[in-house]
Amino acid sequence: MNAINRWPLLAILALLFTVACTTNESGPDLMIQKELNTNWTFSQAGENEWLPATVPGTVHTDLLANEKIEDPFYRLNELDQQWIDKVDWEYKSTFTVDKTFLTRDIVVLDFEGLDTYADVSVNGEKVLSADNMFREWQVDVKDLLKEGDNEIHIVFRSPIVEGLKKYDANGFVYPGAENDQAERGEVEGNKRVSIYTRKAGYHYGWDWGPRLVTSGIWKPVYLKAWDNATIENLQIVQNEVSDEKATFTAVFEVDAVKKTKATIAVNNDGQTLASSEVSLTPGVNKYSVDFEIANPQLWWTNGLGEAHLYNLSGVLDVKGRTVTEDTRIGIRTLELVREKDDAGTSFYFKLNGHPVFMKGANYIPNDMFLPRVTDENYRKVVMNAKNANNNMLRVWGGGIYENDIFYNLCDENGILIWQDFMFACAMFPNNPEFLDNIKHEAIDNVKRLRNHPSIALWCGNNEILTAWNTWGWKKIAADQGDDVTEKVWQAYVDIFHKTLPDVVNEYDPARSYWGSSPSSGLGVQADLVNGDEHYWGVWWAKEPFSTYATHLARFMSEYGFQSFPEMASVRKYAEPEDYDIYSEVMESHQRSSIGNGTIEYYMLQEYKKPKDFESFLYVNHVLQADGIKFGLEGHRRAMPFCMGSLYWQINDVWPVASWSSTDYYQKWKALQYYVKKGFSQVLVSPYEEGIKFKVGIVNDRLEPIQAELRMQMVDFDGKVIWEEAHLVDIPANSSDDYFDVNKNEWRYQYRRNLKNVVFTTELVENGNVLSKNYYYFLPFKNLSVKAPQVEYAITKADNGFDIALRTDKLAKNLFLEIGDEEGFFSDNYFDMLPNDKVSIHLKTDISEEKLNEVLTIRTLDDAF
Ligand code: BMA
Repeated sequence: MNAINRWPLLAILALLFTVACTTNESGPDLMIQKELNTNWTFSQAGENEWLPATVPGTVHTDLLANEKIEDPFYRLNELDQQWIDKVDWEYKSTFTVDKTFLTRDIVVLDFEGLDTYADVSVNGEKVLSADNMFREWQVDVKDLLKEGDNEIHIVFRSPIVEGLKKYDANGFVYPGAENDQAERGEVEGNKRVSIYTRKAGYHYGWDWGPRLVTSGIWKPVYLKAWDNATIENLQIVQNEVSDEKATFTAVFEVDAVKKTKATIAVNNDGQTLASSEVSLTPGVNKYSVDFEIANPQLWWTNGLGEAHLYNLSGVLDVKGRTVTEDTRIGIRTLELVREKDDAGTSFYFKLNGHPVFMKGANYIPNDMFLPRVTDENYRKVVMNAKNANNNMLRVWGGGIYENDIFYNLCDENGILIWQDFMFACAMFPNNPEFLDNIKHEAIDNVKRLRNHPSIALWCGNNEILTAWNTWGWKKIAADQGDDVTEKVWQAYVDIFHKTLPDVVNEYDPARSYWGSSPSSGLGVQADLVNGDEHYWGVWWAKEPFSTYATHLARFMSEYGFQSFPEMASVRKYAEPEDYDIYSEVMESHQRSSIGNGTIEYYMLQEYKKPKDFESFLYVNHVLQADGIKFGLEGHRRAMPFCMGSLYWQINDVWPVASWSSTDYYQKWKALQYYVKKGFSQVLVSPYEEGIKFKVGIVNDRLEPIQAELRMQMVDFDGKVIWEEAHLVDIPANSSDDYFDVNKNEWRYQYRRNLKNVVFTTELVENGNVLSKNYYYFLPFKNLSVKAPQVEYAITKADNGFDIALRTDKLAKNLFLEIGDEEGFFSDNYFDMLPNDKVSIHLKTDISEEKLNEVLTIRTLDDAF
């Protein structure tokens, strides 16, 4: 009252009048918004050939929709489309604005994402020059808008031309960025310009991706208008958690236009948990309100319990008009534990007080063209992880900070996220504008994502520290002058030891920041006893698959082996004349410099040469799965020394030979089925170690188990030649051996049978098989596997069919296929013995008649 008393009467009357008018015309909501996703057209800059465009979208997908280019993924089409990134592109749209928007105090254009160098004009006035695809851009346009039609116009400057300017001005070449396929892109002087632009690294090419450097409005655009004030951000900070209650602080960041009294409140499903009166002043205001939730239900990762979520909303009320910000939280404690122990320093996640072994995969974007990834694609990839018993995915630093829906799905399904900042395999510059740009990108994304219970860790980059120390990059720097090494390293320190951790400290202090994956501490080169490890000795150094079980670190955050997509997927991008892995088309869909040769090398250790292309693809799938199995099981058996196993990689950006376990069309390769088994909550795992043959059991449950361990030596005709079974008590959250014999004695005893026997083991709890595993003592090429007679019977079942299978002899890696029809088999690529009764569910919409026509069954003996 005192403040108002000092105001001249006229001003008070004027103010009252405005408030009344605004209130009348604008309704009870403080904020109104509309998405600007219609009427867009685009043209190559200067060409004036305007064609319909989709927003959100990209230039490439718009050209495709207008039949100006052909499918970039088909055969070699990518190569003809490299001109697209060298020219500028324009987008424009007309949108209508009515009075309700214009009478608001503030009217902004909100771009959730612009890829990347975008000059935006509204009604002929330039309002924004954006230069970072990872940032959200908001611009005030109130004074430029008029009632009725308004024009928005965006010029996307070529990321290559912009990159070249910066590259040429720099004076030296930053080492790295070997994945930037500048040569394929016919970039002037083959200059790798990608590091100068804050844009997804993989767009410039990777060893599993094409080079298609996009531009476009890749996320939604909104027109937003508000009066008085709005909630800029709502952060929920968890304070204490006990069985009785969990306490929180809700931090409201409120953007106010004028001085006013307001109320902030936190609601849970319509019930107010706490509220507070606040006095807003023009600008950004920070206010907190404490609240608690009684008898909290905790959030657990997949396998350990329900991923329980609470719906919360923050409400800002200014004189009866409100704006609401919805969020969801999971109540959990999560800690990255780094403690000195006998071996070195631990590296594990403690969830709600329990150490939890992280089982999962590395995750890359789901397409080259991000806006066409549907909600259903996101749902599928997260469900693929969940259904394969993953509890963690690593969002890798050469892609994007994922869309909200991805983290929502991970929250709902108990999948933790190791979140890299978007830096991979290159040294980056550190001029002040660039650092400032990175800082804002980090703030935008940390603030956007920090309420998600799924976020476990912020990691500075992918492999840059390792590359700097061990990939010859120091020499590349030093060869350009003494001071270059220092400058390049200083840039690393500025970004990864200062800018990024400072943002995490300020905006999300409860979460850990890890400088680089892999490493053993901030700036400390990875070793096997103190941190995380990317193990590529299998693959690059041709070490045997069994090394996965012996090359152990505290946390295995990458390891992998390639396979091509299955035949049905290959048919989508190649023609019969291309069906040879050394054909131009297949080689173009294989981006690893050593890919084909390495697959063949490992294949011939285990198998003879497959008889044809299709058999090669099938054997390749089995090879990849059998190889990675050593890692899945070996890492878990090594707990608690090793507390994480994230294979490389769960998905693909296009149809390609890659390390993925599901292909671009989200089809499960053999590996995905093996991951499901290898990561099951309880695992029985036969293995050889030194002179021993052993059976280990890993129990990820937080309770002990009593179960029966059954073991047999069975010949390929199904005759049991040895068996043993005993009850075992397995402690909670443990790994141990429950059987061992001298391997050599055992091999000697069964020397006449080794070609013809398999060791089978299963762990049975109350009649339920918890885990089942097979072990062969010789490579497949030395086994005498004969062609089995596999019989099947189909019965109609929910959402498809059940297929009951029987075999008269060992059916090795039995593979069910339905040609080009859509369907999902509950299991595939598995081994079957004559005594096994197996029933597989096929989820599909096809008729029984069709199924009988297209169903084929292969076994491995037939591949050679
Ligand atoms: C790891 C990843 C990626 C790469 C993969 C396969 O190093 O971080 O950069 O695609 O290996 O080579």
